[in-house]
Amino acid sequence: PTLGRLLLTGAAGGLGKVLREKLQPYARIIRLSDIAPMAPAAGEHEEVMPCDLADKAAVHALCEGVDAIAHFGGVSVERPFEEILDANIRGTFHIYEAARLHGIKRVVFASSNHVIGFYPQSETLDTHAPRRPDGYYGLSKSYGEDMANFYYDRYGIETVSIRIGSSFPEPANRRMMSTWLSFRDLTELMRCALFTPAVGHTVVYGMSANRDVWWDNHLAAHLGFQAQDSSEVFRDKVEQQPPYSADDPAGIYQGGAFVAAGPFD
Ligand code: NAI
Ligand code: 15L
Repeated sequence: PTLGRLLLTGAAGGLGKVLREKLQPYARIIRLSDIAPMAPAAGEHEEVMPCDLADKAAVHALCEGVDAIAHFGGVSVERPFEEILDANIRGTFHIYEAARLHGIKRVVFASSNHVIGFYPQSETLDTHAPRRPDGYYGLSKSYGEDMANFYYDRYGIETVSIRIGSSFPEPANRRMMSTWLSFRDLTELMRCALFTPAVGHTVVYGMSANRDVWWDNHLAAHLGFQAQDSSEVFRDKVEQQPPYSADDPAGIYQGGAFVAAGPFD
């Protein structure tokens, strides 16, 4: 299946740049948006529309003529609350309001493992486990998931919230041996999230088929997502790094160092 026009927010970011290329087969036109500079449109299949997610009217205009939204824009690390409030909390609200007003029926929301970051790495969680956000950033993603629930219950707008683990070219440290999501697996998960019918609001952990994982996706089985990659191929390289000390949050909590970020004043 192919969409008419797909909006990708966060298009200038690490994952946005990857998805700009990888999602091309899935939409006739990809509308790319960010507050940061983006490469110009590469052809008729791309539209570049800068926008601050905190600006409600601008987000409304951004969503005109759009068939589905991949919402990857926002602050992607722990920051002072006010920054998170504008980009992530207001920003996601603006995306859903625009979806409602323009009749857009499918959102893929880039949620994060930091909604459950305060669980110890010794626990295995499914997607119904109560959330334990590990900071303002995790709280904003948790609120985004609540917003997705609400907009489905109230307006029938469907969302797949992907609790992305660590999506980078390679796992950068020992924690990411468990949380890593390859770009290939991210792309396949996006395909499942965009095209599986009747998802309601489905939450799924975004991880590759790593050896030691903390997350269980059986409640998202209807997406049909099958990971192809595994962090195992990087084990020798990553294990050249020293083991974490016994009190290092990176080796204790699912959210790793995020649990100890801040306070900011
Ligand atoms: P990133 O920080 O590279 O990209 C985020 C983009 O959002 C940036 O280009 C930034 O300019 C843009 N942005 C920030 N504030 C904005 C605003 N007010 N208006 C418009 N655009 C704004 O992050 P990355 O790694 O590409 O992540 C993409 C999404 O996936 C984010 O929502 C992040 O929270 C989420 N995520 C990523 C993970 C990863 O491992 N890369 C893990 C978990 C979640
Ligand atoms: C995230 O949510 C961040 O956006 C990303 O930069 C990584 O820090 C990732 O989580 C992680 O937990 O490794």
